[in-house]
Amino acid sequence: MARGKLIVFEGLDRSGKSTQCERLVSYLTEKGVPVKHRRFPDRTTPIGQMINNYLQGQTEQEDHVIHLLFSANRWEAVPSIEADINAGITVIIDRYYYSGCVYSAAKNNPSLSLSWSRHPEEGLPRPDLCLFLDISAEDAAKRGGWGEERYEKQELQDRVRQLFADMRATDDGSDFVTINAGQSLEEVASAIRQHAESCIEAKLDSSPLRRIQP
Ligand code: FDM
Ligand code: MG
Repeated sequence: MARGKLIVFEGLDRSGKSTQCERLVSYLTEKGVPVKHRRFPDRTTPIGQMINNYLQGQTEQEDHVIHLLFSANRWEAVPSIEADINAGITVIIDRYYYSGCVYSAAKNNPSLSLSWSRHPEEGLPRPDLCLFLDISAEDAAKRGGWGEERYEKQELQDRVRQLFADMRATDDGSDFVTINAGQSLEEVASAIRQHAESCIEAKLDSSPLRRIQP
């Protein structure tokens, strides 16, 4: 049996990730492709609840500590992600390790560089496709809905966008596809479907899931 694929959505807050992720999941489900939808942070676990409290401003965490909690929240899901993929299910995730690295690095803590932030992610399953929904922080803010959680501030989001670009340039960017998220919902959805379908059809069937490399 062909393994499932690992497809990830990334982008700023209000870039449309969650909406587009849901649309892709329903589209593939209707077509009979076995898919599972996840998101990070997964706020349902005990670690996820600590993250949620931090994001909502109810608790404080040292920068490295919260970074490692976000990473641990991915690692605790790995056995389940791998089991799904090995069972032929395509796993579609709203945010993954790219968010993990860039939001932490955007804090400008001198001992928390982009390269430091990536170390705990080494060895995680590597996405077969990463769909980056690109929008400026200014345009994202115009969509409304910012201001409730800790990172939803334009200055930080500007740095996040720049760091996404830096990461794309330094990481092996071969699985990374940038989609203009300023287009209409329908145009964005159609571009996503095209990339996702060619990823799912690609003959990676005999290739095992890869790992994030040092
Ligand atoms: N975020 C998300 C991180 O800082 N690190 C991570 O590893 C992940 C997955 O959490 F501001 C940030 C990004 C965002 C916040 O995410 C909550 P959602 O997708 O808006 O719930
Ligand atoms: Mg958010």
